[in-house]
Order: sequence, then C-alpha cells, then structure tokens
Amino acid sequence: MYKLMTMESGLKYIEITNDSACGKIAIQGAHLFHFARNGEEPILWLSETSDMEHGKHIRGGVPICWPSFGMSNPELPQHGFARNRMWDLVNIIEVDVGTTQVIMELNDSKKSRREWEYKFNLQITITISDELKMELKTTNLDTKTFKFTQALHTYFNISEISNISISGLENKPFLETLTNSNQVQNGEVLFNSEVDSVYQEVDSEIVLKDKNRDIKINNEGSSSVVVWNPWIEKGKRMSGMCDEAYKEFVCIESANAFDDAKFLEPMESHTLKVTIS
Ligand code: TA6
Repeated sequence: MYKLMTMESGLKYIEITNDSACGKIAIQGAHLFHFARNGEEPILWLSETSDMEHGKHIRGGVPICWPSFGMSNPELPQHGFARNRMWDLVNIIEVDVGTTQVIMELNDSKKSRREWEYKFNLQITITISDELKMELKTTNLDTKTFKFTQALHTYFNISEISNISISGLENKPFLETLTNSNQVQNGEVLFNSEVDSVYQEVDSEIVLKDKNRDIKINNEGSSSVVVWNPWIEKGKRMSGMCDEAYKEFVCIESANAFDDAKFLEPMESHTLKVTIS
C-alpha cells in the first residue's frame, strides 16, 4: 500500500507499507527518510530535530548528493543541488505483497542550467522490501561530456557509536579529510573521535557490525565509500542535530567521489546501486 502524505510544514512524502517493510520518501530530494523491516528497529537514522520543510535538507535517511559530492565543485552548494529540488514521481510499482518500487526523476531546468550548465536526466529507483535497494541512474542528455561526483549519503541507525565496527574496508587506501592525508585502513573501522574518510578501491561487501545486528552493504557502479561521524564538537555545530546525536548514527556512503568521479559522453548513462540487507 502507498499514500501521498503532507506534513504540517507542507513537506510532501510517499509512505509505503508492505508485508516486508515500511518506507517514507520526501518528494523534495527523492529523500528516503525512513526504512524499517516490519517489527524491527529502523535501519535508517533520522534526527529528531531535523528540519522537515521545503528548502532545507533533511538530517538523516539517504540524502542524494549530486552532481557533486562535498565541495568538489565550488560553484555548487555542498553536496550539489539534487537534495533540495522537487523531483517528479514517475511510478510506484507493487511488485508483490512484500516489494514496492518507487521511481522518481529530476531533469535539468533553466534554474539547474544556471548552476550547472548541462542537460541531464537523474532517476532513482527505491525498492522497499526485506532489503533496501537504491539505484541512481545519471544520463547525459547534453551534447558535451560532463563530469560528476555523487553519493547516497546513508545515515545508519545504531545502538551506540562505541558499539559498532565496520568491516570490508581493511587494507583499502583512504583520504582522511580532517588532516588531508592519504592512509591505508588497518583492521576494522572503529569510532572514538571524529571520522570523515573517503575510501577508494572498495570492491567487497561492507558490514556494519552492531551489538544486536549486522547490516550488509553491497555497492555496484562505485568504488568509493565515505565513512563519517562528526563526533562531539562538530556534531554541536551541525544543523538539524542535537548535541548527543553523534552517538546514534554513522554514515556509510555509497559514492563516486574523488578519484572515482565519473565522466559521461552524450547519451551515456551511469548507475550507482546499493543493496542494504
Ligand atoms: O560525507 C561527509 C560529509 O561531507 C561531512 O564532511 C559532513 O559535514 C557531511 O557530509 C554532512 O554534510 P551536510 O551538508 O549534509 O551538513
């Protein structure tokens, strides 16, 4: 079943319930801000103090960072413009009693071409089932080649930051952005201070290990993964997040960032896909 809902603030979203899971997707940003298997704790984290209104980005869920990750294109806002735009709903498909697919797209407009000159089609397919799948397809509709970077900036809900570890990134090179140094991951990723790292050459399953559950993350069309937790001081400065919120989430972002930036010729497409189970 699905319903189009409107919050008091006017923010519109699609609520999906089926025999496997529940999901909520804002039309602004095609932003999935809730996903939980039936009877289980949510897999995605959503800040209790997040802005939930037009023009402001949601703190939690899966922001779509596109066509630039971070400040990689200084002419665009941080993480690009897609997360703050109104997307078009293309289709909702009830595949079976436990699987619902939502397809949304964003096309270039006069406004987007003022910020980023290219013609494009960006389509996301979100599959709500006992696993969560997101496929983000970029098509170059322009006559010139374009370069882009992107991320599905997933906020995972965790029991407590000191309880978690991340496997699958062992021995991978990464850019530690806090000191701007190139390093190699030694063992699993653990958290006892701020982390903001861009891993490269990632080619295997990533597992977020928590006290009572493991979450598996499988990426396709991507070899870069960003791991982020703001910790105490940065957490206090972040919008839409309370002082203690850093304990409740970790971001593991399926990306095409830095050396993994993509170039598309006219009419070429690229798909970034993540399966979370
Ligand atoms: O992906 C990590 C990161 O780029 C951090 O540096 C961090 O500040 C963050 O994303 C959140 O960015 P936002 O623009 O959503 O506040």
